[in-house]
Amino acid sequence: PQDDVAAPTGHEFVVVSNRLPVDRVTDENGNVTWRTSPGGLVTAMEPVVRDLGCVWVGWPGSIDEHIEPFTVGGTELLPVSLDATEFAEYYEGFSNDTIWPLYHDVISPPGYHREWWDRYVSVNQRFADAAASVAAQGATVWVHDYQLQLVPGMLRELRPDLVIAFFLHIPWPSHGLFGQLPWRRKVLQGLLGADVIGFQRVADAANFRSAVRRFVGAPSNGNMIVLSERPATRGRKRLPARRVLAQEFPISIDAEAFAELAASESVRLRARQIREELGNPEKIILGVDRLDYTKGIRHRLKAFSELLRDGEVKAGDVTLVQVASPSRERVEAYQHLRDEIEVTVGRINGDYGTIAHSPVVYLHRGYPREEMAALYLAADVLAVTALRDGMNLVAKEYAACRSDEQGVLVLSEFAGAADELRRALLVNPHDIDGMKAAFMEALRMSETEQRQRMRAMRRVIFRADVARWSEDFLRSVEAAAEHRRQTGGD
Ligand code: GDG
Repeated sequence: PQDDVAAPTGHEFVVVSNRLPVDRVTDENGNVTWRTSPGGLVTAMEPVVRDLGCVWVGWPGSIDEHIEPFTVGGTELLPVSLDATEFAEYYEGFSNDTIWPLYHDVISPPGYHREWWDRYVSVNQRFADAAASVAAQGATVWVHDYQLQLVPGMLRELRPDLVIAFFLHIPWPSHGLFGQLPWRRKVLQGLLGADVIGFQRVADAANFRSAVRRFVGAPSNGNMIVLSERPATRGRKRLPARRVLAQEFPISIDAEAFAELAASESVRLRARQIREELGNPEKIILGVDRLDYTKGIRHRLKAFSELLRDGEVKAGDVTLVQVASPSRERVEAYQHLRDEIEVTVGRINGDYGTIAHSPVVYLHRGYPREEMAALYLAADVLAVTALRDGMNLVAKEYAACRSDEQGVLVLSEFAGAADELRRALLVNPHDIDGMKAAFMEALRMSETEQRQRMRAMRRVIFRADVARWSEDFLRSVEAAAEHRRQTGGD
């Protein structure tokens, strides 16, 4: 390590993500504790965290507050604080109003603002400094997602001894779209600080390598990007020639845990209750999404309302339950989307509902995991109609819960899950007629065909679960580290 960095006593394994995997809970006496948040990333990292005793660097979720490092369930957490301007410009601005729409194929126009970028750089530097301060000599640092794309490069400058890995949870766009980004080279160079860069789909990794060829001029050999030596210049030290693996590692879920939850008596009872409370419709179509313009909720509603209009489905016979969990509510595009969806739902229910039945049951809130599992069990059809989605875990969760091998998954080709779940009814959400046909096919599908399709999808998901995902990824990271040791990379 450089001598201007305090020799860290630190950890062999460091995880860095925008958000720490914990939520603060305050009890009635005002006592504050932290509870592990139930997200997929946390589950994915659990075995790693357990075996390697890691430290996790991230933002604790509050603004303008300094929180000392603390420990939850054996994991050390190192909070990185954000002030109100940083939250607005680094997080809501550059991360969620520039990178998010750009990487999801410009479904909503990205904002390009220089002050957002400046803040993205300074906050990324803070995360990199924090990670560098707790990583042991030669440690592995695993950086997650689009909010922190500059961290690998910054870490390499600070600590060339580290093994650096990065995983992108969202898509990587074609170079034509990526090329819009005024800071495209800097973002690529930031990412190329890593030894291994993981993507959801084959196409994402290929798009990334093509952007690197075009905008950085570095060739690749298969999945391996070849970087030439960077000679020392004033202020910057020499970086040796190296290789960067850019490959797909499709993320997954803890399938066994979902299956167990869905098998519990209380969840099964709740699933029956849900059907009853809806007035025992013949068929339930379910949508579960963060309220996000990438998820194709409007397109789904359009197809469903046309089926009602055409008399193909009737209120009372078929109910669409749409759970839309609140998301990024201060970002303008999300406020517009919410208004549009709520107007559309009101219109559909006004036009086609009866006193007894609303065709769309719209729920703008989050639910406990048990309720989600009960909804999955109650649903005859799960509609995933994303216009772009890195993977879409909801699709996998649905199949994992269906040990009865019933239920039909209607799945967008534009979700990463479509690469693996080939026996879903694949749809192009822009093709409303195609989507209507798929919904009708799903509603009419025989039990035998449902069973064949569901069985095939479950096989894929139970084989390639999240433990397998992190093992595969970390095996590649270890191989990269080994290669570096053998070739004498500094
Ligand atoms: C990003 C990428 C990629 C949702 N509402 C509730 C709830 N959820 C849970 C779901 C699922 C998760 O949130 C959502 O994951 P998705 O994969 O569907 O989508 P994103 O949030 O956009 O995630 C995505 C993922 O990262 C992982 O790499 O697959 O493409 O965009 O687990 O079940 N959970 C509970 N209540 C809710 O109301 N308990």
